[in-house]
Amino acid sequence: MLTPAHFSAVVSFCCPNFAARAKVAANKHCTKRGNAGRMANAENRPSAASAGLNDDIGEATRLKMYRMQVEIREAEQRAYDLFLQNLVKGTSHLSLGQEAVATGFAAAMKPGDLSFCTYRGHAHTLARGVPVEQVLGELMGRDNGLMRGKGGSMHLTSAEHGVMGSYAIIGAHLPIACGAAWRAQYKGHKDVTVCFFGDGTTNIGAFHEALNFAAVWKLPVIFVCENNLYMEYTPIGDVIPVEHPAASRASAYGLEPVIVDGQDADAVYRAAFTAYERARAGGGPSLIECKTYRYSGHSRADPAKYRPPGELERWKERCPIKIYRERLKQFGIAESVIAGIEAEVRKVVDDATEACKAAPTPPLDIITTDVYADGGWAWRN
Ligand SMILES: Cc1ncc(C[n+]2csc(CCOP(=O)(O)OP(=O)(O)O)c2C)c(N)n1
Ligand SMILES: [Mg+2]
Repeated sequence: MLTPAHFSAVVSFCCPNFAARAKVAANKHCTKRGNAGRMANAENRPSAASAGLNDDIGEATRLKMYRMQVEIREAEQRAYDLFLQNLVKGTSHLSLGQEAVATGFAAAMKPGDLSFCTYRGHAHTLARGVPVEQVLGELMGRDNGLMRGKGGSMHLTSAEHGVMGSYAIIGAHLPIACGAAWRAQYKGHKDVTVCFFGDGTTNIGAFHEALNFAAVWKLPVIFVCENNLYMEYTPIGDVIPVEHPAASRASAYGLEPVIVDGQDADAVYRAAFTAYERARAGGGPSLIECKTYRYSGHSRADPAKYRPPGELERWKERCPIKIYRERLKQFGIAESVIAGIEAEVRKVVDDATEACKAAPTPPLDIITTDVYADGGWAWRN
């Protein structure tokens, strides 16, 4: 997590019109995992230690987070290529550039934790372990897709992986996430619900209702605002009376304003870990604002010409994958290991692409399945 000084530097570099005044929550380290990682890899890390880097995460988790970010990037780039070949059906919303947010949260989650996301949900779905082939197959409307091609990009769901849906109605999923968290609290379960949404979502009533409810009931839910600076084509700064869309509103619900560098998977991981621990211990909800940026337009049809010249290029200099690649090297990970991960991921995406191209479209008789939980479509129609 960023200190206020770091945050000011990052934000003024990428987005000069943000002044960093929000209080940033203290970085609580993940002691157990950190110690294990430190002991296992101490011999590999002279450069990291001498550079004063915080070695609290551990090599296995770092390598996992790098692989995940590369997988999300490659899969989304492939989705865009397939769209250009007219093989993606319906619309799609990419989160190229935002990979570190999904990765940091998913890496800090436990099996059984639940995620709710928006129509910009490929990254969150992949980060929970859904195979690339199922995601691309779904985008292409093929029978091997996650929902057998019936949902498309905006409806990725996998209860098995804890992916509780991708919601296209702005803000609709925040109260639903409260319901999931309430279920855990009521039953005495220890799972935590995490709910991702955009900066624009903070202007809708459901955001405030959900925050209020979660805070009053001390629900085990984490609200994550991926502040990519734009709600559709509108700069968020033009339509809010406060500086930070989520963090500036946290105090209205008795919550700490937490701002994280969303380009740095380690920072996201630490903030996520702290929030999960708090929720599991009965400490109630958290609201975390991740400063990030989407490289492409809002959806596939948007060339994003409304952005000021140079903004995209400035954010690309802080590409999360570039930052993390460098980080791995500072921790003594060999170039061959890093390149090996990249080659493996590319092969996974290539194989998935071929499998999806070869897969049939779904048979017509599944059109009425999965409509009602009790299978009652026949008597309702
Ligand atoms: C209730 C509702 N109003 C309007 C829309 C149209 N809409 C789709 S995406 C979007 C912008 C959302 O921006 P943000 O929350 O910042 O998410 P991002 O797309 O940047 O990830 C809008 C207004 C909608 N889907 N639902
Ligand atoms: Mg946005």
